[in-house]
Amino acid sequence: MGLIEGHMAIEPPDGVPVWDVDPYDPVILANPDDYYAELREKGPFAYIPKYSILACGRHDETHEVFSDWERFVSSRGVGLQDFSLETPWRPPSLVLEVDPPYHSRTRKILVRALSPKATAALADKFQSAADTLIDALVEKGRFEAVEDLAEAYPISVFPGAVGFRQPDKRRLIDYGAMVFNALGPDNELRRTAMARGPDIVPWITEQCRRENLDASGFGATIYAAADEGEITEEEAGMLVRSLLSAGVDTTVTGLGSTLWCFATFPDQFEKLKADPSLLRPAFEEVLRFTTPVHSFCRTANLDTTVSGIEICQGTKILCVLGAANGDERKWPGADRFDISRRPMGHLGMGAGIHNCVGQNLARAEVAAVMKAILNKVDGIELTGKAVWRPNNAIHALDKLPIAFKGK
Ligand code: OVM
Repeated sequence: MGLIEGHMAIEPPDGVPVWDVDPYDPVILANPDDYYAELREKGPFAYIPKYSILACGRHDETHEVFSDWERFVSSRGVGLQDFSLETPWRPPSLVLEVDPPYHSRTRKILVRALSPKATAALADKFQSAADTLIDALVEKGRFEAVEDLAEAYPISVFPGAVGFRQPDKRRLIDYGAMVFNALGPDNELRRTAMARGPDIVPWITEQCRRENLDASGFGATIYAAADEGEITEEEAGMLVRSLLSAGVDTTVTGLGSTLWCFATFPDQFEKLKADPSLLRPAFEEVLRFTTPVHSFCRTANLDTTVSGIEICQGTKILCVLGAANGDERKWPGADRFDISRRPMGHLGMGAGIHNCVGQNLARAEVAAVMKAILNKVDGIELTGKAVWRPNNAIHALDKLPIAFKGK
């Protein structure tokens, strides 16, 4: 049996077009819209020979594969590597890279730690941090919004909410880059990110220990579950690791992309100013329109059929969430950013049992920043070219030069 990128090589199933493309080409990763459109055009699935995978990018099939945890498992890895055939670069996540029934146990604990009640308790802290930051940026006028806002804000509130006393901004952000790049092939992006491992991984592991977390954060709630005997001490540390893996780069990206949307489509910022109650649906539209996590894989755990296509056991399926979120069949005028759309069923926070467990928190962070902006900023202007930063699983900005016009 041949292995390609750590998974079983497959033949193209009957009726599936072969597409000679590299979805992990940095040029495509930086500006994926044409690739998304072409993938949807190919049909429900395309076979990509370079990696011997199926890719899907229409909404309905992507949703079906992504959310059916019984047929399309996560325990064999959500990147190209099949964990049943190769040992992954780090011990698998106890929530992302597992299936029920085990998943139900660990997920429940993260749901508890990140509950609406727990996040609501942070609202005042989040708001005052956002007010302070936006005041400073209005004062500055022109700034680099990736570093000065999209990275600065989550780093100012999230590690503290987990219970860290001394967050290290660079290591936290670069760990996210490792975790997400690791889901792709053994390309330059993955190798460059992984080169930071010897510095970052031991530091992350150390941060996750009980004695490095204060008594009031999400981390403490997770360790309390260990005290109750629901999980072991070691499992608690691993669940804290999940917060650090999934909670930084994702919110940095969501916030940066929110800013990018309003700077690029000023009419939509005017619409929001006129009706601030659109803030929540506006963020859903940002998620649909920009899809911070652009793709995750699943692995077929049995021979099965989707939309008449026969898929064999062991097949890796690249679920291109960014493509699915731009599907005209689901959202007429999908290439328009429209904050009054209310895009129910978008895949920007995933779907099914693995959907984003931190979504309350992500929404709270973006809402605090946008409320501060609505109070203090009259106009958001792009003062140079926005540049996207290629990553094997995240569609994030690298540079976003912005000017705020104060009120
Ligand atoms: C984790 C995790 C969860 C969600 C996303 C993610 C790949 C990681 O549990 O480590 O990024």
